[in-house]
Amino acid sequence: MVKAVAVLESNQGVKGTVFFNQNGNGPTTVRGNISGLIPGLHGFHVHALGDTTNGCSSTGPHFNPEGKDHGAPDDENRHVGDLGNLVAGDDGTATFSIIDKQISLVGPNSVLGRSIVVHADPDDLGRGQTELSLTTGNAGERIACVFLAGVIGLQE
Ligand SMILES: [Cu+2]
Ligand SMILES: [Zn+2]
Repeated sequence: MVKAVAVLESNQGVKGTVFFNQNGNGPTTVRGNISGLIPGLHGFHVHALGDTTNGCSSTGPHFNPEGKDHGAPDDENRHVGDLGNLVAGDDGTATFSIIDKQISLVGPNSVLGRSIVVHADPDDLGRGQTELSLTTGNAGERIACVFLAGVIGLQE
């Protein structure tokens, strides 16, 4: 089991914790909770660069090692970093447990050393019929981001 964790805290009041777990080369579980959100959907991605020197804008585009289009988590044609949407309830908190087949903590699809980004708007999952839809999902402003440092705990 390989594990990683990231603690989010943005100057827009968004905060939370995201845990990653992976057994061997199997799917990766991404779970946690993030508070301080406007109720509703928020695009949730791994961006390519682990660079937050200029806030979330320096985290680069969606992590996309295979040069594919932006898509939904269940699409074959998607960026590796496309985790879809978080759903924040009336209290502004999103609690999630995502099992993803493309994100990894090892090998070429490893998200370690990259960044996790939460957006202001819903991700249209590539269905928006615009050029931007196939690169960003039209998810709007980057309201919180965090560098995913590395592996924690015991590796078996
Ligand atoms: Cu994003
Ligand atoms: Zn994408």
